[in-house]
Amino acid sequence: MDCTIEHPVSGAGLTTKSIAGECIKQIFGVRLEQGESATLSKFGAYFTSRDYPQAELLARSKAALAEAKNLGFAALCEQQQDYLNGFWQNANVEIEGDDALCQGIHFNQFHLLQSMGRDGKTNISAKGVTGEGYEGHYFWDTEIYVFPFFLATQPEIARQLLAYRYQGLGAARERARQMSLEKGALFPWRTIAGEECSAYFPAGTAQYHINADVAYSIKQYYETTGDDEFLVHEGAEILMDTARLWMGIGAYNPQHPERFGIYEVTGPDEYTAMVNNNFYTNAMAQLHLSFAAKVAQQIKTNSPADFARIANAIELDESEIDDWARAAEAMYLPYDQTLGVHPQDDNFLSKPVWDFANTPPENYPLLLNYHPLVIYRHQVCKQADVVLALMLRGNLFSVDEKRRDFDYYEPITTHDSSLSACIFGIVASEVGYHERAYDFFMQTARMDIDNMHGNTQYGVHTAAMAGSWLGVVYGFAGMRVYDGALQFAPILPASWTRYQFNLTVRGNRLNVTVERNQVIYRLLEGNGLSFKQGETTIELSPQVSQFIVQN
Ligand code: IFM
Repeated sequence: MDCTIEHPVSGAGLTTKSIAGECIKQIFGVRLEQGESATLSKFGAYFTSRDYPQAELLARSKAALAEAKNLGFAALCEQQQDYLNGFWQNANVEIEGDDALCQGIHFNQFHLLQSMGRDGKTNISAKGVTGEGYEGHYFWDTEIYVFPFFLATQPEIARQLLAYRYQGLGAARERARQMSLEKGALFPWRTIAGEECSAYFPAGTAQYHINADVAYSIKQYYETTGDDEFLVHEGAEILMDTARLWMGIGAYNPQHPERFGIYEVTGPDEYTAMVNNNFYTNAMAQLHLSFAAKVAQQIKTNSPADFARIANAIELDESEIDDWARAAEAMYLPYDQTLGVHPQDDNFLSKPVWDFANTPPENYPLLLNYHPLVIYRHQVCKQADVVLALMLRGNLFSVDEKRRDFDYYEPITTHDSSLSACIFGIVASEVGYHERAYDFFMQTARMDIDNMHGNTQYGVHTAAMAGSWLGVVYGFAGMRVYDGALQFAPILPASWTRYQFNLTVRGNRLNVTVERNQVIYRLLEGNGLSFKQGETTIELSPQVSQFIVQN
């Protein structure tokens, strides 16, 4: 990488000193009388060998720096202002009745924007651009937490996140071969350039659900944008090659041949490792397999030449498509009849429950105070697992089922991961636990601005930051998109008087405003769209651009 920096300084008696040691420092001094001021501007240009030949980097960064200085700080600032105005126009969430909360959410949204790779070669690291925690690695945090925010507010950035996965397919194929899979692709659990960087397999590499998480985001993207071009040229190939993983690590159970199971994986909950039939993994893999089969058939029928190109690229045997569809149909989703809950995996319910009563508060987070083996032996969850599946695959389960699962998992979940509270809050809203929903939401909304976990110095928590947006839009406003159908179920938290946000869906810009007695849907731009609130169908068009639902 080459980086060129300059600091024009105004002010009398300027002195500068450069120090190069462990880090490079430049010290500026000016002599000012009382009432006088000095201005220091910082211009910087970066170029990397991922984009240009090494030999060109310095010349390119010098030229970019000269151009920036030529434009001047005020003009650059204006450009940035215009860019940010566009961002806030789409992304702004307003909450009336709690300014501090609004500030927390805006802080989070700004961090998401500034941390996000937009070139299809970079992504968003778990700690954004603010700290060295997790070594700058990208995780599933992107697809399951951050992606929905960009999809709903800046779909072009969401598209670039998928381009990032597409350019990582080669490395994912190599990884699959390393893991003894003859076919298909396995995305890395944590990475920057595409290789698996996890040094700990039980709660790292074994989280194969990453493949289904990527597939889920492709499905959401396609259904929300209708971007056929993406599906045919990148999405389908990712979907199909990564779906093969499930056929490689899954199988029909010899004792229950009608059940397709997935073996020896770790689900999102990192306090339970290496299990058979993790509920989340199976539920997400089911969606992945059925969508891959559907897309394959769709392209085969509508665009045979594209199908032939993809099939050739991944050496597809057409019988695989039926295999995916059958495995999805037969996917085993564990359910315990006696308790009426979904076990997190085949053995989860048979383990002793963690002794919470005798665990002192200073022993949390558990991972810093107990050996993983001690934790793995118990029913104790670090983060949402079954509960996350209830949100993402919510149309498979009744509200009563969700409530029973929530009641079971909530007391045994420590939320030691910052990815947890927002999801519990969203599902709490859905099952009618409004006060608890609000408490969970409050644990997320100002997490970093108030350093609530005491570790913001290692970097912000980008998944939780996105989780605060999810908490408003998916939680209180109850938004879901199931198989392309958009729906809302808004509630207004007791201490707020009103909240509103904008969304972009299939080229339409929609404003949703939730008040005490009514919800107002406004079409701000676009040809129109149709969606539901409960049983009410709402159809907006340029002619009928507003619809009010009385609560
Ligand atoms: O991806 C997460 C994981 O779910 C919990 N531990 C931290 C990772 C990075 O945020």
